[in-house]
Amino acid sequence: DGDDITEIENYVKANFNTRNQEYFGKAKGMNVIYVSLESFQTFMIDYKLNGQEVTPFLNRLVHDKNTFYFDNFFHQTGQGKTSDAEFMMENALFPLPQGAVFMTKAQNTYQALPAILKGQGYTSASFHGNYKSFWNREQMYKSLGYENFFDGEFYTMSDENTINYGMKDKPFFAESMPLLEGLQEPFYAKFISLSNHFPFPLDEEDVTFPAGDFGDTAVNQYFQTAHYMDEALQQFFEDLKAKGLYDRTVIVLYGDHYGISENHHKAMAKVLGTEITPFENAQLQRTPLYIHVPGTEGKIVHTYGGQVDIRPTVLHLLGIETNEYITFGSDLLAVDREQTVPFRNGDFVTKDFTFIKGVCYVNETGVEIDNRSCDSINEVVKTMLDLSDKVVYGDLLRFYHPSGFTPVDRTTLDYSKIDV
Ligand code: GP9
Ligand code: MN
Repeated sequence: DGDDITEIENYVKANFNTRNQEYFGKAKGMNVIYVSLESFQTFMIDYKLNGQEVTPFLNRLVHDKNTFYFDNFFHQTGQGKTSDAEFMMENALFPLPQGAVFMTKAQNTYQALPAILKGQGYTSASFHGNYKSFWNREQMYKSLGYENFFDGEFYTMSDENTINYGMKDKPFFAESMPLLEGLQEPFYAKFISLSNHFPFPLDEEDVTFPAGDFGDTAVNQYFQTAHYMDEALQQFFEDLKAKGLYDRTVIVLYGDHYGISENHHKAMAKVLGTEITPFENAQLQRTPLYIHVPGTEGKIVHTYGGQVDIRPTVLHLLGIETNEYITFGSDLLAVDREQTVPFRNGDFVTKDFTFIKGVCYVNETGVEIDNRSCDSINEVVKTMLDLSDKVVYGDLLRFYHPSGFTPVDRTTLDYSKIDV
């Protein structure tokens, strides 16, 4: 009830209330684009297959002068996969320990990014080349406050344009451009890519990169679909430049979750030239995060963080205060932040330690040490996950009223395509 949310409010304000004043408001009033990079893991950055870079565009972007790149960034998804990542980005809450929050808690009250930005004059839209019932997005997006949802109905879902889960990334981004241009600025737009999805199939005409040779079809093909996605993104960036949007848009690219599961460790050992121990597997949960901010000098940031930390980071760049909102994460550009990254199963990584299935490892060496080194952080992680779960299971944001925030009215939102 109301008492519980007050306790939680006090906890998050005491623990996550930090920022970097130097960057606060640097992107004030700019458009915001998020791109979900399907199944894209950090080990792919700068990886060379037979001497050839797999993702040359994304490799270069790491060093772009207006881009912050985070090399110790981790996904924190559970069974809800892509949708769990979306949930964290927009709510700064953890997804659920079981099932997908998009499926089971879509009718909750949220104070999510699209609704927060609406209060600052932003239009919001999600773009995805699959149909709106997938992951129950149609219902959940209404609760998150999305004004537009361009799903498969808005795309040419022909045989040539689709494979696996839906639109191929190249036609997806190409067909998205006119829809994006039709939005009133400033906009908040989210693009959910699909081509780099397990088991990573490509039509022959889309193959522009050799397959790997690691004795595992999915792993071998992962290089090809990642390369295809890289080319699609490059085209998307060029289109944004051509339309004049690039210089007034913050672009956030993030890997949604791992692509190569533990079932493929034999091949992954060959890919990386090292045995995939539980410690290594935890390190492999890194996914890339890029934040491009026009006019601001970027850098490679080594802070340890996860998807739950993105919302305060982006809001602060936009010059929007986050104290008012229940936020289980902290600004990745702040220098005094706690660098604790809970995984959804209660394991965690910090800048010093990795804690997996009850075993504590030192990051620097990967060697096990006395569990007591991880004990106090373990308690913090349990508390974070537990309090966040209380918010979601108890629908506690019903009782919370951030000042200046207009609650979402689901009944005003409708995503059906109206043919004219
Ligand atoms: C489908 C897309 C892929 O709409 O989000 O889902 P995933 O299996 O990665 O969660
Ligand atoms: Mn996904």
